[in-house]
Amino acid sequence: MDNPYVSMWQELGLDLAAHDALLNVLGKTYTDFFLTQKNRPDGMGYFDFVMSEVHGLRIKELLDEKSAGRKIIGSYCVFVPEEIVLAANATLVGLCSGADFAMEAVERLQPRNTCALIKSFFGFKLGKVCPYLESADMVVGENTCDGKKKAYETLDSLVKNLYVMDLPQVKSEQGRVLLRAEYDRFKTALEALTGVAVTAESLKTTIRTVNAKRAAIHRLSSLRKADPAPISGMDALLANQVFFYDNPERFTTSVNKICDELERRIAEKEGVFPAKTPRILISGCPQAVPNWKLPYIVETSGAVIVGEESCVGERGTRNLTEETGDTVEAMMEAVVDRYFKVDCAIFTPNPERTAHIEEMAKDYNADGVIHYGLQFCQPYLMESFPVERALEEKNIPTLRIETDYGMEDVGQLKTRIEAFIEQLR
Ligand code: BJ8
Repeated sequence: MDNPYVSMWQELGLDLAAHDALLNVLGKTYTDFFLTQKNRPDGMGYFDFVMSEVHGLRIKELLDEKSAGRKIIGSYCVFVPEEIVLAANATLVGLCSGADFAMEAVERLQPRNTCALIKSFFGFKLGKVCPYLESADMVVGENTCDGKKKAYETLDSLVKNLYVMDLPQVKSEQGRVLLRAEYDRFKTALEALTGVAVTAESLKTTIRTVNAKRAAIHRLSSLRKADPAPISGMDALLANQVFFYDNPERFTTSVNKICDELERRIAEKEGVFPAKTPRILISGCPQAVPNWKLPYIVETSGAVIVGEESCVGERGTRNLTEETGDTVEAMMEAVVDRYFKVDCAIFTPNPERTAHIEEMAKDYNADGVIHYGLQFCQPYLMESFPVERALEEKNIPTLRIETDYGMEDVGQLKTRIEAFIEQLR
């Protein structure tokens, strides 16, 4: 049967042959990595469906929203405040940056020794294979690490409407003032784009919507404290990845539904792996779709992942926004308070992150921590040394991994990870 989405992709300007090739690889990897897992919760059926329609039905929904007058905003960072985007009658989507694509073309624009995440977002643009990017009315870049900061200067000429948000690097009073000013400037830019003013009423509603979504995914995370773990790290990561694409209300309902099922599993001591399987906490760079390499290796090497200290994980979702404000001013302050707590490694100094890793390792009963650093990512790779020292001082075994999106190092990684897991037993 003909694919019903081909004309939609064509209208978005995708390179159909390249896009087909990407979907084929994605589909195969998904089948091999996810559908071969044993004892998956039934609720994962929803996420399997979402992934099977990630470039189909979800894009159609976004285009329908556009036809009804909403705008689509693409983002590469958890500092882009979804509450404000929704309140201005727009929808926020995370943009693909978890796979290598069109690398030859990318390396004509970016140095080879750029992190895989940055190269990936260039690859998806240059290869014309990301329908989210092509649907976006505004793409938001942010001044976080040096790599992204400079990359956006180049990306500016490739995308229609790139908006760059400045971000503080220090958690000082001045840093907070800057974040507030930037969120105000962003709100004004959104209002100009959509023609819809953010009101106290709309912002209150959207703060609640986003809080509900974060609370649901946090509920799912907390259930992973149980032994045996009721859900695999692969599946939990997938839910955290879908967080960035799905309709917020539907996502919240689906995650809460799977949590109900996981609670039943915990009561019956049913798990995805046997009790006492070595438990790993992953900490470090975000793992964007379809970057599933590390969790796949870990969970096919005899361990279970019980948490992600990452922006696609708890760093991005642990804090909620205070809901008590009644004016736009009070709620903007609450939004700034919430985001200012995000402990990304671009901040200096950044002791909160180490404290959070220790706390998570304890709360999730992790036997060890794998620090995941993307090659050439200075903020996280540099932080991995003090993090390792701090954890080892607390007798938490730690393995530092430095890798990219390629598959060449899978064998070597597996050997190191298996040895680490053996040490935890
Ligand atoms: S808040 S982690 S999503 S910036 S991996 S591009 S840091 S060189 S992604 Fe991030 Fe926002 Fe921070 Fe989170 Fe640079 Fe490192 Fe590449 Fe990175």
